[in-house]
Amino acid sequence: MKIAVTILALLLAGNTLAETPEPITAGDAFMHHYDSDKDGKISLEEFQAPAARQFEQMDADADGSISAEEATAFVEKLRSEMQETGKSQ
Ligand SMILES: [Ca+2]
Repeated sequence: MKIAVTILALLLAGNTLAETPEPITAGDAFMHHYDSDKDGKISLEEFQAPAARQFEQMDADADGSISAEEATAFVEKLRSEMQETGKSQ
């Protein structure tokens, strides 16, 4: 879910930031987010790294797989954090 949200945010940022004096494209936003070695290209490994980090966060018992219970707990945690963020703004 976070990956989908990130990609959507990048696409929306491309449109929003296009109105600034120096337009930032969706491609620029992708590079900023994914190109960790700053070589101007996104490798499969770089593209998958955020998903791997999310997998590790979701795999609470570190058994190498995500159960429905772990997925539910992760989504509930995100939902709670989003609600807390909304309250603080
Ligand atoms: Ca790269």
